[in-house]
Amino acid sequence: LISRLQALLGAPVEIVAELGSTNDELVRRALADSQALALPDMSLLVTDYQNAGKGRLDRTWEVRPGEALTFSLLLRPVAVPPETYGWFTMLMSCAVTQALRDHGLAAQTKWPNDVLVGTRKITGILAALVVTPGAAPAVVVGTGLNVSTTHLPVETATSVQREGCNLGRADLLVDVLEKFLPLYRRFCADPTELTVPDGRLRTVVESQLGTLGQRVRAELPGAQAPLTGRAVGLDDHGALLIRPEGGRVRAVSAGDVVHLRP
Ligand code: BT5
Repeated sequence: LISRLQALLGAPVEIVAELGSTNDELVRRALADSQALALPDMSLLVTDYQNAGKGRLDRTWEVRPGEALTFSLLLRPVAVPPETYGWFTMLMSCAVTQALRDHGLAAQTKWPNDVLVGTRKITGILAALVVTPGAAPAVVVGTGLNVSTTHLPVETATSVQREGCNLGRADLLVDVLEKFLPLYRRFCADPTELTVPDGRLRTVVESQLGTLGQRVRAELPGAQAPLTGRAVGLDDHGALLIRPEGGRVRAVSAGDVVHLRP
């Protein structure tokens, strides 16, 4: 598996039996490798068991040993403007969604970092910025995909097996990376494919995004009241555009979004 992944990514791949968090570990290693000597673009860290997984806002990401696909990719996107790095989370959500759809699962992306099957969460994605003095910034994109989860940590979760698909973690990993690579390469070759409204990659991302068109409630960090309205699009940085009833469209760049029933 490792040589197959290395050939696919053209970068080092490491699979470890157990660790705290693949994101934390890869960020730590990237900080120690500011010249990108050991860890070039697309370096991959995978673990069988992540015992202290992180979600956003200090939340935890929980899985049992051997039951989930857990990996982080180190991206060094030199040609991409840092203010558009938010798109990497969406590109990974898109890749996971495409891979799951290829296996017959009715997956959709939920803005900004989840993949759902129906209304249940099958994947969470978390990106971290790595800034080292004198070097170009890097991004770590971590993905947790519930695979054979017999014990689901929350009632709202699901797994590949629970959805009736018996694919193993190794095959899923290759599938997801094969979907991610062309998306990533297109973005790096021409960031405007995402950063202009009719960019071709933007159209692909939007077509997988189940949040669009829905009535949503957004809990915004630091705001007193949630924002309720219809999700009408994405802006050039990947923020969600929400139109409150009778109000002006607002761009939401961070926060939790709930899809409301019609
Ligand atoms: C996320 O946060 O969904 C981001 C999860 C990222 C996990 C990957 S695994 C590799 C890399 N290394 C890490 O340490 N993290 C990344 P958020 O949107 O904040 O959602 C977190 C919430 O999802 C929790 O508060 C739970 O309610 C729920 N949750 C926890 N574990 C889950 C699971 N296995 N499946 C579905 N939902 C889960």
